[in-house]
Amino acid sequence: MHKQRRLPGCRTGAVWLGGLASWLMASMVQAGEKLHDPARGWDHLWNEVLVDITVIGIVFAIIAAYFVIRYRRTSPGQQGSATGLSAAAAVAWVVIPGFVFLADDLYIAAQGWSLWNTYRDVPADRLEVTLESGMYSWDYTYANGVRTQNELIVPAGKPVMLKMHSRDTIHSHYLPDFRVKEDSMPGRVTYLWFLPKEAGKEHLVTCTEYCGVMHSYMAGKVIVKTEAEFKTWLDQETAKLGNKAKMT
Ligand SMILES: [Cu+2]
Repeated sequence: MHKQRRLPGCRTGAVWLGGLASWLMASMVQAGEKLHDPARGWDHLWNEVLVDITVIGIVFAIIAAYFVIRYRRTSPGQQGSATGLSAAAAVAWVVIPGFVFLADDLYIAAQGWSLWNTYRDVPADRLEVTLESGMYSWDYTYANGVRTQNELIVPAGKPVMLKMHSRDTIHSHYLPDFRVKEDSMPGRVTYLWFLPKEAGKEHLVTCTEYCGVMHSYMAGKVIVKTEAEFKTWLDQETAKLGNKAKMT
């Protein structure tokens, strides 16, 4: 009887442990996949934070509710008769919840650290574009001198790195869909990169540093084209540049 009652518990424990192990492995596989798409990595990390605080919150709420009900006063003037905790129990009450919180915090912090490291390692096969921000526009310059304003045109499937500076005050180039944001400022070059994946899509660019009265109008877009479309567009713009150079 006693044995029969213990077995299902062991099996449940094994299932939990197995589930935990496979979740950890899945997290590690995903950590590897973050290499080429930081946006997925940030989303994954954020979801994990939400799941963790929800689970921990629910567990602690249930325990707290149980204590409130179990140890409630049942008659007016009732006095408790709590016996003191043993030293071992007191230590366990501090160490176990502390360990649960810290283990999770450290695990998430470690993932954030590795994700940030990965993000700082910009893929070598990137497209580099220079960005000059100013009140109130985003001015992009491609390697061959082609310029666009408030429209960053990029090919799908290629990492894009912006080298940013500002001609006046501090702006912040924010690409919500790609989960990246970085200040641009005078006298200093800052960087940002992202991976546009789907051709035919447009993504918002917005300023997230109050830079003057027209700050809220300082919006642009990332326009993602197929590689062939992008090449055609860039060739056309390059030809226009050549014509302009000939005319002057
Ligand atoms: Cu701005």
